[in-house]
Amino acid sequence: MSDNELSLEKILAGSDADNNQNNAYQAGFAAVIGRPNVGKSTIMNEMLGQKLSITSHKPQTTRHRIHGIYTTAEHQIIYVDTPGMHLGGEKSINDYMNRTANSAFADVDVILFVVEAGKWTKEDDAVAKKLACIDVPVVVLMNKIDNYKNKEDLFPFLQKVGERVKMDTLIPISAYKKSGLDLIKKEVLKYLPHQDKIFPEEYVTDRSQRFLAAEIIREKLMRTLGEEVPYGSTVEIEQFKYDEEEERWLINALILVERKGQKQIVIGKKGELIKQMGIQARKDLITLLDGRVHLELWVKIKENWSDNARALASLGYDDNYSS
Ligand SMILES: Nc1nc2c(ncn2[C@@H]2O[C@H](COP(=O)(O)OP(=O)(O)O)[C@@H](O)[C@H]2O)c(=O)[nH]1
Ligand SMILES: [Mg+2]
Repeated sequence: MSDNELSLEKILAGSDADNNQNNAYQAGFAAVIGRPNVGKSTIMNEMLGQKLSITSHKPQTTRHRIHGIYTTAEHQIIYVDTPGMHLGGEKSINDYMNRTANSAFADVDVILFVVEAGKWTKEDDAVAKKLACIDVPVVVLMNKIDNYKNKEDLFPFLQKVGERVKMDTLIPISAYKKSGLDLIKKEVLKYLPHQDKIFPEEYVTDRSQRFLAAEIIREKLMRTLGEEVPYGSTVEIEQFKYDEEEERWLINALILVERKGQKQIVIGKKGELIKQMGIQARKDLITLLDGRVHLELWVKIKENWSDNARALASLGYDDNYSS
């Protein structure tokens, strides 16, 4: 064997080892799952130290899967926020949301199953049942413990969760109070493979600014409107560009609703509601885009968008999204 061949072998062996256990860097995926409204998106935002995923007190605020990427010199954790898995709802949009949530189970390194302290429902049972059939480590995050002054009151609930969920660990947390968050990170790192970065370090999400802008506006709808309208509405960005001369972003967005009555509700008396939503959305857009923003909002009726597969796909409710 010549010296040349020997050195080549050595180099190959060396590089192999670098890619595996000897690689000090860790990178991988942590899916955040659970029923609607337990605090999944709030937790992901807190873990990232940045608001990426929209939140509200209404169930089913999150409709799309979104990656939040947290990169340091030692590791890259990719959190996958998902729509809440829910029972019932016959429409195409419900089907899309459940499909999206289910698809997050595949190809992740660890699952963060979020439950709400003291409140176990049938929908939690449905999630637990799915987890029992898969082979990915499960960390239960018992969120909203700030609702309990006396932690001992949670013992019966803890017992119930222990009986029903096949899990590796349980961490009591409060996303509001930012308590327990360090423990989540520590636990996730136990399961992330030793490998190089998956996304370039400057990436904070897999979604475009245009997509995030539409989500910000949708959040204002979820937060401002009453019970019914938000579920029948969505947001379509018509124009999204930076005007070099005026040095500001020009954004035109359509708020789509399904019925005439809903249009009037979104607009509000003398246009007051849509104006308020515009002011709030603009504030968040300025933070997102780090520049001046001119925002125009319009309301349009598009019947049955939420129960029409083709309409959904054209609005970005697409399993193979590109935005
Ligand atoms: N009390 C309390 N409320 C929380 C906490 N985390 C989230 N929430 C609230 O729970 C609601 C649902 O949160 P969200 O993140 O949208 O839930 P998701 O549907 O699971 O993504 C919102 O009103 C949040 O402000 C927490 O730690 N404590
Ligand atoms: Mg959410």
